[in-house]
Amino acid sequence: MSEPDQVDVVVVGAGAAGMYMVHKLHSMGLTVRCFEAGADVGGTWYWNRYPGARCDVESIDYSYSFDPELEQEWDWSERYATQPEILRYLRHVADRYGLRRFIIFSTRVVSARFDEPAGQWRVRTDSGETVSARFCVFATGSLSDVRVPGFPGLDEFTGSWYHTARWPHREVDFTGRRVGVIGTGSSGIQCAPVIARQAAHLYVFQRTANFSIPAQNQPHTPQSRAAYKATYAERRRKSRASGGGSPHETYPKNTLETTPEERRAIFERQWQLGGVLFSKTFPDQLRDRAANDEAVAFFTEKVRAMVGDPAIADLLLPNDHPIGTKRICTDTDYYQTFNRDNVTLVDVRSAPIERITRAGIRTAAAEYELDDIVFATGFDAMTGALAKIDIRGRDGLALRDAWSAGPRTYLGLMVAGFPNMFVVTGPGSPSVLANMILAAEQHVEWIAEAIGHLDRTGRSTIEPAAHAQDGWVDYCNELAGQTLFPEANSWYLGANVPGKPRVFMPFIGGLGAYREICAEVARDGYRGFDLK
Ligand code: N01
Repeated sequence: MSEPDQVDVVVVGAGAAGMYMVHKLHSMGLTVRCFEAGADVGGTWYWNRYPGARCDVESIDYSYSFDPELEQEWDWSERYATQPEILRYLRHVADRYGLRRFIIFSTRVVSARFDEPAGQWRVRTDSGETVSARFCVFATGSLSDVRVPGFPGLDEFTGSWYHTARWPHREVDFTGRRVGVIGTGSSGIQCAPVIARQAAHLYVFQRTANFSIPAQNQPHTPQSRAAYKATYAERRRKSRASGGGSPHETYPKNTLETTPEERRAIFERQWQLGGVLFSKTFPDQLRDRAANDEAVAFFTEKVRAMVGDPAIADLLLPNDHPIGTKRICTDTDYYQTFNRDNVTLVDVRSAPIERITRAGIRTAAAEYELDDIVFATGFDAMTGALAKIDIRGRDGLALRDAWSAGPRTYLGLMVAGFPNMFVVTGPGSPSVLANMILAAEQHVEWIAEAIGHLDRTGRSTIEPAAHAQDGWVDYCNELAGQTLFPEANSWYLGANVPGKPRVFMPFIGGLGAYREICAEVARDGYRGFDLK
């Protein structure tokens, strides 16, 4: 049966955001077509199959909240779910709500052009299919466009190589092999301990040390499950109103208003809570350098206690950015891994990687013979996936050109010059600074409501006014400038991609505040948008 080439909405991407968008639009009686590059749903959790991959947000929070029945029927097995469990969950959601019939898998959107006279988006895929839609929603993910640095010689390497976010759909057995992991961000820090337990020898190539906090992961028990299920509604309410989309709160005093004993006890309590939550121990930690230094001092002591060789501990301690201004990594046994005889930390800051050879990796100081190389080298974050698609708005304006000096949006939801085009959890929204599932749900609901509003009021287009977009961009920059975040060379700023404009991309004012702004804009008749 051939599919109709005209729908109300095209959704690009069937990760957690795109799936809910499809569900929502279909429940409103709209026709929808979703294109997904992967062979199944899941987005991030479809692609990132590397050993040790887990979410750094607790599973009971990193899950859909739109249906209380779904919350009650799904049993999470661990505090921090593994990639296979999250993918199982997302597949369950796809089946439960009958979403697959709307999704064309293994298909990439290559272009999306707004046909102004017709008021239609013309969307083309790599299979040659074209479809027209009144609205186009990009749910292409913030961390989906992978980066493999252009080291010379990779094509000569006689071993196998992998990128963490393009991991094969089979088990990769490192038993007896010499493995190099390049990169010590969240992905490298999660996979290194697991690979080290298998490999004959693991070399971790570190250019920049990162802050990583043990997850303190635990299995859920029937009791813990019953407890969270009994209080889910309240937990979600708190999460939605919070800065980061989870129900945890910072200590009610600023760091330096506490006594040294009190401060230590609070840091210890937060350390035991585990992972990224450490960046929110005290309210001033990401704004005040002296407060941040206290958190760094506590962290330093912990790392020194975990790593046997003080010289290796020195190398593993970050010295170029305040704690939390790059996403804190969440690990299991990362630092202890460097106490193993079969693990070597290679400092490629002092002696950079020069090339990949037939036999391994050559740095400015030595050559390392390897059977496998794992690139844990990250992503062109937040804008990379959109930049790969030829997106054109009014007068043929390319999104790439509109964003050549950095992404510009109104509310992170729409772009001036691109009518009826929405972006889910893109730049200018809390996105990667919040629990992505709750952030995506809010976007999806706002977009669905906006489309419903247009249809109810007999209008056909919505587009941000240029002045509203300018105001939002200025506001986002102003908020970021009040924090320590701009001090780090992070992917939040595009600093990991050579030549990318240095702009702090997510909205840093917190999910709760952002939700209120979006709701108020809609209540005010979509203030700042032109509706026609
Ligand atoms: O990527 P990254 P990631 N030579 O960009 C190094 C989320 N996530 O995939 O810092 C040598 O953080 C680079 O070094 P440097 C999470 O939000 C979450 O690890 O540029 N090294 C860095 O060490 C996270 O923040 C989870 O000097 C090179 C590493 O590669 C985001 O995804 C798990 C290099 C890249 O680190 C991205 O994490 C995984 C070169 N030429 C990911 N180029 C969880 O939920 C790059 N590097 C737990």
